[in-house]
Amino acid sequence: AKPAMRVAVTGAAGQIGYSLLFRIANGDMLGKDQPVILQLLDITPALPAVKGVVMELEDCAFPLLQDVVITDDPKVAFKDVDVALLVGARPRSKGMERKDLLEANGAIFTVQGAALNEVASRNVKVLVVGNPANTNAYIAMKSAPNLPKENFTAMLRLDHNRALSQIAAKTGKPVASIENLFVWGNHSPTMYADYRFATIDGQNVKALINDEVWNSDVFLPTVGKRGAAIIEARGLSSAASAANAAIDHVRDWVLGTNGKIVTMGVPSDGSYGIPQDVMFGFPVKCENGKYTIVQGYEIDAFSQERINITLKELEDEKAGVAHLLG
Ligand code: NAX
Repeated sequence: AKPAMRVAVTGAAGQIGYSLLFRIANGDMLGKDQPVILQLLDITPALPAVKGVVMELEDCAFPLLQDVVITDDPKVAFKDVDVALLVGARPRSKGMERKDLLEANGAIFTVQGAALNEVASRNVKVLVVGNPANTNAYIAMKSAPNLPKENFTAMLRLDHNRALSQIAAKTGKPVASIENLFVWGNHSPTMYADYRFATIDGQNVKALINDEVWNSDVFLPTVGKRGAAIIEARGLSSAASAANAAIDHVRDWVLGTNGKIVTMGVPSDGSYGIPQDVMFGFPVKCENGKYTIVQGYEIDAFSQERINITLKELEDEKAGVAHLLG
């Protein structure tokens, strides 16, 4: 049998954790032949709730789940981990300013980045889900100078999957038939889901839909505000779909995309004029445990305008946390 992989999940007592942990333990993320050890982090008052979730994990008797660690110490949680899913974050409470939110999360992600830097596997794959996901991933990356930058990513996959399902509904075609759809920028309503190059059975999606007004007035706002629509309908933010996106992101990164394009938030290498290190949603392909940004897509005026808006937001967030990074 393969040696077990160590997977850290933070915010393990939370909503997303409750959907995520069972799927990891079931082999949905790393493969049905890959044993796992879960290393669960939450804040001290949430540890009893984590213990309850772990009782349920035990009661599933998952054959792949070798061990579970429960802790409130990031250095214990991240010890030797191969994958770290940073889900826990400080939610925006009533009356909290954006600046305070960035500050509170900055404190969490500097500490967690430093702990990863100290104790994680040198090949650790880090996915930040907790919001503001891109900027939290940026903070963690900057707090881990001894780990390769490309080990740090942010979750744009939920936006990507939301875009896929909207295009499938609009065209009446199956989700699985859609290729080359991707999302640029920040995980926020400013994200730019781009279907100009998407195809369905070789046919161009843009030509198939042939409705620029639908793109700007229906599609982009629907995908961008989907999170808010779910809160409105459910009274709680997306959890199962967020967990599913996290599974998709890590599975593709570890096991490859077989030549298909997906969206990941990754530190820019300057591609498409995005400044170095900005944690930005790009079209990527994954192979042998590595992602590469797919080059060469033409950026038209409309797309450039959208990309500039989401980039500006990320640069403002980055400026807002600069003082935390020394
Ligand atoms: P919950 O509030 O249900 O759970 C969060 C958990 O994190 C709690 O158990 C809390 O105690 C824990 N936590 C807080 N500070 C921590 C710390 N310093 N270390 C470890 N754990 C800590 O939130 P949930 O619905 O699970 O959402 C988690 C995060 O995902 C939120 O920040 C949310 O905004 C974000 N999301 C990101 C998405 C994305 O696409 N990137 C989509 C879904 C989701 O909204």
